Amino acid sequence: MTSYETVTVETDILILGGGMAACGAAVEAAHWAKKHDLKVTMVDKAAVDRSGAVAMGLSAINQYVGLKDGQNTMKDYVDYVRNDLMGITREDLVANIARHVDSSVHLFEKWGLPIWKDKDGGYVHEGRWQLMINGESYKVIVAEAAKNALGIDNIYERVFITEPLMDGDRCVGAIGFSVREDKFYVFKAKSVLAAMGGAVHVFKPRSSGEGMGRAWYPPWNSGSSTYLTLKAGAELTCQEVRFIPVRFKDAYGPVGAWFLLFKSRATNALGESYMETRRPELEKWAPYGMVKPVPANLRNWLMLLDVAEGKGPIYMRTEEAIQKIAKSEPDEKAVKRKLKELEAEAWEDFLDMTISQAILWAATNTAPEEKSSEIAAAEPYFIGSHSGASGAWVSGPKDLAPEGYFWGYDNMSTTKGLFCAGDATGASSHKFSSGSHAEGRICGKAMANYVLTEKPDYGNIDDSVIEGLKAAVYKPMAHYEENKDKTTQVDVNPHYILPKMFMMRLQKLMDEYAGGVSAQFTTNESMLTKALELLAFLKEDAQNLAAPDLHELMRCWENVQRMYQAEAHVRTILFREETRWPGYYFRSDMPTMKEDWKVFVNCVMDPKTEEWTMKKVDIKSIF
Ligand code: SFD
Ligand code: AMP
Repeated sequence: MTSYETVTVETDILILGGGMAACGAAVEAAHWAKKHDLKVTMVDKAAVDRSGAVAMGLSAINQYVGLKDGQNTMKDYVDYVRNDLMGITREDLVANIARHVDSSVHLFEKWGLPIWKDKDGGYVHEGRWQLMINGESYKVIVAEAAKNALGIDNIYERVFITEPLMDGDRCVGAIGFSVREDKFYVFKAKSVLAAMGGAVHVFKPRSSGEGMGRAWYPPWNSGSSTYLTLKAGAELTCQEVRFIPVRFKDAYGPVGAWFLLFKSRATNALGESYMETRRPELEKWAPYGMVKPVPANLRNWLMLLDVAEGKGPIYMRTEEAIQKIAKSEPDEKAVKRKLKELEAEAWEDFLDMTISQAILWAATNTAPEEKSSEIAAAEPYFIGSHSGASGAWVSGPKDLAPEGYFWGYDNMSTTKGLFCAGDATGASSHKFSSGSHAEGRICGKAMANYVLTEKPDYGNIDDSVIEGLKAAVYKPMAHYEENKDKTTQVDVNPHYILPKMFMMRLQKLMDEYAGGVSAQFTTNESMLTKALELLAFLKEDAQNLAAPDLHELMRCWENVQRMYQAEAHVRTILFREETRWPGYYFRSDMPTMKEDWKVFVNCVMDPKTEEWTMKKVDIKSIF
């Protein structure tokens, strides 16, 4: 048997994850740490330079408020987010990010990120809140600043975090394992930040076969934030608010640049624009159906109605949009020049952010200036950003939070010492890359404040507890060794289940019973009850997960974490007795929106008994 060295690291501030929020936290925490002689440590399952959702780069910064220039106010942003989320949002959290986000964007520019400029030197906007960037190296630039701030010795890469370390009701660190070396890590900390992103591949993706790893959001974000916060006994919110983006079909290219910058239409196979022909449907979802822009889930809904009536495929009319812009040029030569420029911008949009979409265009002889491309609603994702909202229930800022929404430190969860940022925080949608970085910065400062004010210790954890956690982490390796000779085919064995098979089982049940793509995003009480029954069987079989190597061990844990995310989701859609986001999921047994459900739904899991408590929480407005 392999023996795994136990490495113990003690730190004041522990940042779990190395993505946008984590990098923001690192920069800010390092600033306060220098002043007060604190130690800050970051742990990422991957390499910070290219980890998380921004790994491939991005072509836009989707949250820039322009507060200083008077372009918009904090309230404008809050109004936008509240409407887009059908009234369900924590205004204090959204406002807190909105007032700090511009400075994150200015830092990105200072660190070297090229932001498009117009002839007067102003930022080029994609839409009201979005800026165009040359962002292939976005993550590398943001990571460099974080690495410089922390110092390379304080960063642990390729270490996968599994469980929180708890001392009573206080979070005092986390454990994890190296995915490259035989090392088990125990991080003891005075404050902990969960910033391990959202969850992908909980539902069956549209992609299959060798394309299965292709999704809009990164498949390596596997629900670690949700799992860790649940296991730390923290309250979660908006677990029903999955995000379903409309994407270019099969390669998942984002649509924002097309809708906002190029002002493209989407039409069905008959050439009809569902945003026009289906407009009366929006009245059913008033007042949110009547606002501008139409909420993302309702845009989806109108499209899905066309699809259900057999009017697909749905097309992004790229050729029409490009020709229309070019034709507004004054003469033939200018039209030609403009066409070339637009063609380059169209390709760069994907080469900066979703390279596979550019490859698919090339592979299918698609010239966007000549031919439309299909778009489709993707499978559900769990993220605290974009038009999703699932994540931890955290304290708001003292000066903005209504009564009951503040408990001492910005962004601290209901578990003492555990903070959350980015996709890990719920009910504060539309933060994207820049807002996640800003929220990380908010946490970095709040954590330093917590450590200096509360003066917590590293907690009292018995060595036997650590040994128990270590044995549990490596159990799938031992289980594989014990049973590997009981089969002639490595992936089928009555004594164990490999992580890929386990994931497919999870995805199939979520897809069919919890409203995935195959179920046309529709579910009901009986279906959800069945999903819970099947999830319970899956949880039993999780004991038999097996891993032949460290990489597969990571896959095992990723899927255990996805399973908990799935359960939080199913329980919450079951609890909410209405349909509020019809283009995300539709409760066929409760097909309308109800005034008495204009509330948050929060849940908490008892880490010992794994029993769940669900509750309604009032929405308190600040504007
Ligand atoms: O157009 C563990 N996003 C976009 N944001 C924008 O501002 N503009 C865009 O153009 C955006 N678009 C977009 C976006 C994302 C993707 C994938 C595409 C296109 C194709 C959204 C942002 O990227 C997103 O909001 C932020 O990145 C969220 O930040 P954060 O920090 O919450 O998550 P992360 O960056 O994914 O980082 C997660 C980190 O956790 C690590 N990790 N580490 C240790 N142990 C574990 N168990 C871990 N599990 C995960 C990860 O490695 C990573 O470092 S558009 O489509 O909207
Ligand atoms: P996407 O590429 O879909 O991730 O969108 C990028 C940004 O544009 C996000 O801020 C979206 O909310 C916004 N967006 C995308 N499509 C539309 C649309 N049709 N109307 C308004 N905003 C949109």
